[in-house]
Amino acid sequence: MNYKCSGYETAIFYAVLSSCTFSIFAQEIKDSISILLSDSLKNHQLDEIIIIGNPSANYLEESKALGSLDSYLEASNSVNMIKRGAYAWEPMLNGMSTERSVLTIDGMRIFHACTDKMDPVTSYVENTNLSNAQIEEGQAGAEFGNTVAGSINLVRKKSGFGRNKKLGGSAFAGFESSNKQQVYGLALSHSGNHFFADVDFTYRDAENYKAGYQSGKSSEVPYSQFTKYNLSAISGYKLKDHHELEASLIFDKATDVGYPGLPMDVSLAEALIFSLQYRYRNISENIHFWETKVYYNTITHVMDDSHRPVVPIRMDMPGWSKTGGFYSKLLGSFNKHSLKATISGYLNNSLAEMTMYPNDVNEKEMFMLTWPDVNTLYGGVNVEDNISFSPHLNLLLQGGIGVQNNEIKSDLGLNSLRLFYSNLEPDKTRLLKSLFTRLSFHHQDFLYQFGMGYGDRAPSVSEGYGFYLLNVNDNYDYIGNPNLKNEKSLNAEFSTIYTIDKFKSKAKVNYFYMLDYIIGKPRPGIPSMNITANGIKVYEQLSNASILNTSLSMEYKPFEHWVFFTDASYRYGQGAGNTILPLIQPFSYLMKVRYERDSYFGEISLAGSSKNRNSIEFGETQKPAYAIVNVALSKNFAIKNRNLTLKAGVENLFNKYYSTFDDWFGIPSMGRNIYVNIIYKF
Ligand SMILES: [Cu+2]
Repeated sequence: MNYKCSGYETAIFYAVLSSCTFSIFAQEIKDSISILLSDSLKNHQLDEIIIIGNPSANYLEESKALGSLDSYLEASNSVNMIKRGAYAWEPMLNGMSTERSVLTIDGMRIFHACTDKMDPVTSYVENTNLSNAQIEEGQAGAEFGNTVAGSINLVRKKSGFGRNKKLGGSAFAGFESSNKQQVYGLALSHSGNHFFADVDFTYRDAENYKAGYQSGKSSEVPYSQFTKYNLSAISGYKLKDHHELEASLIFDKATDVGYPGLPMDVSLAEALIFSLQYRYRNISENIHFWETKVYYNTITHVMDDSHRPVVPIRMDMPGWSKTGGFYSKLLGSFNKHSLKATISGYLNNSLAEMTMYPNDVNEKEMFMLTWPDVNTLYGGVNVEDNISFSPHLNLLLQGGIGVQNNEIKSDLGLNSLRLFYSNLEPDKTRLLKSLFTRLSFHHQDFLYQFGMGYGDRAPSVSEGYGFYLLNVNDNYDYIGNPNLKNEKSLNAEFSTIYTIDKFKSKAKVNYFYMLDYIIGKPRPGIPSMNITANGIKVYEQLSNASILNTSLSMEYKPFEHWVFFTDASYRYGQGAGNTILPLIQPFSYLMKVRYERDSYFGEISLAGSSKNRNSIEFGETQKPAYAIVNVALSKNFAIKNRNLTLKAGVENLFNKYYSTFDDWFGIPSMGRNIYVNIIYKF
């Protein structure tokens, strides 16, 4: 997918222009927006737009280069992160949680193994091995599967084939004060005519973090520690001209991960992800690119409450997810048309167990399947035609269709669910649709984009087949509903980009109107499994629900070396029957000033949020407004041909105590945090 954003096929593949949005707006102001706004409008070449970021070294541009990928993603005004602790935040795109979006790494589908979503796909990529994150909104994100909110594709860094044989790399180390986090890593790369390889290893170890200053002290947030190892490797081999083979591997292992927002912790979260890819370039005058990938991944998640001193009942809750899949895509152009066609498919198996050990040794332990060994088989096709009427007017048409089959493989699981659905069949097939169109139009210093889409999605394994899944936020046990219809979504978006010499801005509005919106509702009269839960909720469908997302970003360079940046966004979510949708971001803002010279920069920022419109039905409390101040410094030292980068900063400078709308179960955010990053490139 790298071609999308890396310029070399830019001119040809205008097709992907409009789908390649300015993903991480805040952090790519330097790269994407300046290219986007200045070059594109100056040259009146819309196709310049697709260049995003500098694939070789973008993390060095960030104020905290060795921060987590989570905080990198959170800087995008399309994304919020649900925080159950300091580790593995769950990305929400356009105000919707993960089951409504397609999350991929280099186009690979990977599904979490945790029934509580403690292991999102995004936790398997490190900032240091990420090239860019491609965020596509609404039905524009349906290339690798059906979606409502859109898609996030994490593209890993790779050297690619080079003319000169070159061996390079970097060694890095970091420290953060609040949780005494230590980060160490090494990256090596080799780039030659016929062969390239990139290997990257990162180790992180953190203790409990401290919240801000409250009633005379900064208290520790218990169970927020973690240890993580991440190994990522990609290597390519050129069979002959235009024919390339590529193999890749990710091994990610987290141990002793605490989740203060949940009653359980994780002793092991492990992912093994591999893929093999074949690419054929410049096939003919009209066919430019054919890429086929096969992949397999296996995710293990071991969750228990053995570290919690007092619990009403001891529980073990392991889960497993295995996915094998493929995609094959073709890119071409014909006159005004730039075309892309992708076929993709996968088979996922999700299994999760719960064993309860009563405190009274005379009582029998209880065992159940919380995910009843469910197979999900998906196959789909998605096609795109980007029609360039003139350098100033462009129309994207995109459509897809998919077939999904779910099958409950376990008799125990099937019989358990039959307590609720007596006629339940183990097998269910659904047809999924997606349609999208976007018009892009240049006029003087403005670029306008208007898009519309319609699509649907199948329920997730939890929504369809979950069995007594505790949600601590509202304190209900959730039961899946295999009879759910597809959730449908109508989406409209409008954005405008304006640029003059020293000033750039982007305003964006998108609106989702969903039918048969899937959400849990209380079912009185059935006891919960978790002794302390309020009762059970069963997944049902609201006749409709809507979410509005708005954002405005501006960058101003009044004089040399100075950059002023502001970003503000707001969402609103409402369902039928007076249902206030949970986890909807209130008005939030970021203001930043950066002073930058060749080898160093310093910046100060103010980030804050108004109080949220909390959903009492889903156990949310209202979080007061807050604002925090961050400062960052960065300096580059050139040592012969080598390069040493030193970064230091303070987050939450005034040690403010606060909790955000997406801090799960009301856990407080991190207090003052001083960090130092050292990166040596050789
Ligand atoms: Cu878990």
